[in-house]
Amino acid sequence: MKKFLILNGPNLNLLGSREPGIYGSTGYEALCEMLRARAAEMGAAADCFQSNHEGALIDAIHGAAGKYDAIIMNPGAFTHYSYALLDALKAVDVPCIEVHISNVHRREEFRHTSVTAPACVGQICGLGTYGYVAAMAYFLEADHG
Ligand code: CA2
Repeated sequence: MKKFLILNGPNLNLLGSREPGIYGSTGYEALCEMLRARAAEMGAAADCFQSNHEGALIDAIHGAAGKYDAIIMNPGAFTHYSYALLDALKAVDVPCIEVHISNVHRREEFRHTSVTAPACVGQICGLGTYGYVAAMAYFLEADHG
């Protein structure tokens, strides 16, 4: 059975509480429940971890080696400047897809750059929380690791 580690970065614990027009009305815990259920429906398993701290996310990426088949990560604002997360993703042999709930390309200029995406298989943005489900489905396709 494939195991996914779903990582969420800073402020994503606030999902559902503010800015529903951008991030939707689903709360973080409800998102995790939905992702665990969708993973189970697809014959897989998903663990969720959220932190507002860069080092905790780095530790989680390191800890994924040998334990998870893939990482699905929304690095939050760290996306736009964290070379430490980029290095952590490059350091482990676990494929990652980067997910953004909003369409970052329709927003402020600084959100158009991802320093972490080059260490990822690909990036999904603008599909709301379905982006995390799409990432799991991709990894579960026979040829996609
Ligand atoms: O669209 C995304 O998923 C983002 O990764 C979300 C980050 C943002 O910095 C990225 O540019 C794009 C911010 C998440 C903030 O989440 C909140 C949710 C509810 C209320 C306040 C913040």
